[in-house]
Amino acid sequence: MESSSVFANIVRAPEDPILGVTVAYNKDSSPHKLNLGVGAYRTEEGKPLVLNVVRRAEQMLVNDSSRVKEYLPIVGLADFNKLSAKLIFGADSPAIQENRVTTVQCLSGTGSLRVGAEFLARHYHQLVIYIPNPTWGNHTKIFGLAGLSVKAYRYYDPATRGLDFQGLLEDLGAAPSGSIVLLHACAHNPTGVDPTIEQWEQIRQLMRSKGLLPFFDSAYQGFASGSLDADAGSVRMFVADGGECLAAQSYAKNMGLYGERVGALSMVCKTADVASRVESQLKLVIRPMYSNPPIHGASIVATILKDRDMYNEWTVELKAMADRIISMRQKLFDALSARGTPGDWSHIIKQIGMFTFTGLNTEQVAFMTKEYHIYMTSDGRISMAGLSSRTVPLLADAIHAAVTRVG
Ligand code: PGU
Repeated sequence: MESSSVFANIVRAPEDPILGVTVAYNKDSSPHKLNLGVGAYRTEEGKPLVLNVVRRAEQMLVNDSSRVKEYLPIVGLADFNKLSAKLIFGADSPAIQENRVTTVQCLSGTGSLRVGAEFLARHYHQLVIYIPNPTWGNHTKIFGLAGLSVKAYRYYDPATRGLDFQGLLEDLGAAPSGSIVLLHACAHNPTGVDPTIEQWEQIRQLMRSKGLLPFFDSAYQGFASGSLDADAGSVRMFVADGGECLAAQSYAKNMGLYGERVGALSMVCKTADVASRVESQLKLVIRPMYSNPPIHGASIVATILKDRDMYNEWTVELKAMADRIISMRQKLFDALSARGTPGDWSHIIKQIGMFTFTGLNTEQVAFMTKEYHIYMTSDGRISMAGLSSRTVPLLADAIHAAVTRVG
């Protein structure tokens, strides 16, 4: 009898706004169904992709009989941590040379954000974090559940489908001194709108003058422009001024290691001594949460990053993914132009990264799912990486119908 369960009063929770889209997609029996919800790369054939260089690294790991499955240290694989810091901050970063950076291996981008958030909630004096409006939906929950008070700063202007730069400066300018500010390092999710280099410089000056603490979320390094260095430009600008910051890195997208859960949290500090004390406290955050991170994915990343040949092969494969996404933008834009779909769709080719923030409303999205079996998040975000030449016409038909038939 249900009423005898000690859990009888449990209320059913709603599906996750992003991962729940895949749950709904999996239940749909239509042969034409299309999943543009989750940000996961697909090939022209619509298949998930394991990079060649990743397969090669895995083979090497399997063939190396000296490798064992012992626990990693609490902070993870040392090589992985060093190489991850170099990847985001640059090989010649003074902060790394001066040992002012501590890097800990975490469970992909999400886990890195959460460990950073838990550390800040325990040890930082200002418990307010500003996140952009809109942002990746999980940010609110990650920081809120860690015990930080979450506030929003203006970021996107629906009228221009661009950056609300004035609003951003006003909101950060009015933030209490010392507040933490979450910044998307590149390829802002969900809007695809990034500040220009000049705007980043102004943001940096404002934040440093007010003592705001930058927390970078870098989930798409290499995916925005195809260049790992260019996509880390914002982060490097903040590190170059000698100030402190946090950075959460994910290898889910740029190495296609989604389910391996590989990422890193770096904290750039003023001195080597502070960095080492910070690391000692990060260990106390991690130990009771999951003790230490998994070994396989981090070994793949370290194998690739430490070998010049493999690193180069990776950059070529990464660029190919970025280029395919960019070509899908052009194809979708052309297909809508050809149909004479009402409205200005130039934002599709202007936006950067994995997603297009279409401007379609919740009703139009629901219509496209019901009538065309196209799945996307209800805020009108589509994952361009899920599109292919074959499916662009279908999506363009669906958008055209939604815009002309649903208000
Ligand atoms: N930060 C941002 C800005 C992200 O977009 C994502 C993933 C993450 C962090 C976390 O990625 P990890 O897999 O933990 O490394 N966002 C994707 C994937 C699905 C999801 O919501 O986790 C998305 O579709 O928005």
